[in-house]
Amino acid sequence: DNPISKQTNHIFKSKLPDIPISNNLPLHTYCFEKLPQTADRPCLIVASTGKIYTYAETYLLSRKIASGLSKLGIQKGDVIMILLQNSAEFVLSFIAASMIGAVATTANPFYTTAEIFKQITASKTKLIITQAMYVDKLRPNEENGDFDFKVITIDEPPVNCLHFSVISEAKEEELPEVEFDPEDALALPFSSGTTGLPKGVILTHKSLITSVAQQVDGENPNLYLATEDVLLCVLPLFHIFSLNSVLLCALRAGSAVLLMHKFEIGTLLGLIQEHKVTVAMVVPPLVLALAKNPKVAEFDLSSIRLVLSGAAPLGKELEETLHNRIPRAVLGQGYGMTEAGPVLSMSLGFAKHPFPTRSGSCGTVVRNAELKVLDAETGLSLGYNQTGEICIRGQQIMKGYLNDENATKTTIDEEGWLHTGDVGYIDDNDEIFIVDRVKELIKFKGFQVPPAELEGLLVTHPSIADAAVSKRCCCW
Ligand code: 4UW
Repeated sequence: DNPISKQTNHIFKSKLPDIPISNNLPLHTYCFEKLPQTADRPCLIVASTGKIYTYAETYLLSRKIASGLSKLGIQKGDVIMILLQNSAEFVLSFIAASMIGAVATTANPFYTTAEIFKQITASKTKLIITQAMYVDKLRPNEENGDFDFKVITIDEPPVNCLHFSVISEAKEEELPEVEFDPEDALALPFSSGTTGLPKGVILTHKSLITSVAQQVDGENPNLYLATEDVLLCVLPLFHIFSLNSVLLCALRAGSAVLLMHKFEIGTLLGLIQEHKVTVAMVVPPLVLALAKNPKVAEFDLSSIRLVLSGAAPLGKELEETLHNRIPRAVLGQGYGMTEAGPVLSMSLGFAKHPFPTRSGSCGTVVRNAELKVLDAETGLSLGYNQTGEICIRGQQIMKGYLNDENATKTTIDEEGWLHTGDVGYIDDNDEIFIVDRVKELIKFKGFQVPPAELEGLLVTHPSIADAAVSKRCCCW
């Protein structure tokens, strides 16, 4: 009597019509499809140096790096780890991996050695691209065992490491031809999902293209981005929100991406003013800073036309405070989950021809997807204004967890529905309101904090016999 397999009676769709999606292409081909028109437009702007890479330069450099990676022995299906803060090298390495059919696993450079090695082991990482200051974390020791990966640093390489120029100066003519299957893995972010420890989430060329297209493609895109737009990229690219909705969406639309390697409010405000940022993708703590920090009054933020918040709940009151500060900007939310590819819903206030929206909502389900709200007791899907677990189906969702069939099966049911562990309802304007989580996950500033990981760490302390960590005792 598995509730998951019970019949569906209410399915929610976008207000926007479904569109044809070119998800049979490799991701880099899809993202650079407009290259003939955008070649001379700015693609990447490195905030710390002011260096600008045009679309043509970004594409060419990625091809060189792809060729260089392949010279170092990286082949189709091999995993490379990108252990970097936001930087041009992050972006170029990610696109390069796509070009040779390799898989990029992204990790937070602030992780501990143990966390990084868990990811290296699970993903069988063959090569790591990082910065010299993080290399000490990558030395195998007795606990970690024997490893065989190459390390490339984007700055002066320590002993036994290679410099990034080894790959970035390779000959693009020598880039090998690679056969693609849309179902090939491309990105391998780690997420704990609804339970347990972080697991590798297999996102394919097809899933990522579908997700990007659901946001920025079509005559009336859900998230309308123009080539003149400048997107703020301060959220870390190792997290799927920034990787997908900032970087990949911007590339597809031909917009410029302003790469900031770390958050500092004064610098951020100065950069928004200097580069006339038009689109700010943020998380609630950043909304708080923009809404309440007194420094904001010293800067001209009038270029901002859109603020998109996500990854954690945003209070209605905070949204309204920010609205008073930048009254001309459209504010709204997106709702994502790494496993969902990641975007489930987005405010239709961001569309080219926008719809009226309500504050506090997480937007409407994206096009070319189906969403349902499951009753926990009966397993039946619920109608408008009834609260239950949010489930999503579509070609954008993950292929599964890496080497974890059980976790995959409990997350994606036989009918292809991904169960999010989030609890919410759809109001009569087709907008999603999230009210709780039934999964274990705790979020801190939009980052995942899996209780199982904290428990594991706590019990390593000699004075702790057992530990239980729960979101119930703190804010969710
Ligand atoms: N309101 C309340 C929200 C919201 C939320 C997420 O770390 P993960 O796996 O993934 C993310 C991805 C966020 C994201 C991606 C792309 C995008 O465009 C976008 O819109 C702005 C957001 O956070 O954590 C997934 C969990 O985070 C919670 C929710 O519990 C979800 O399952 N979450 N967005 N707007 N909670």
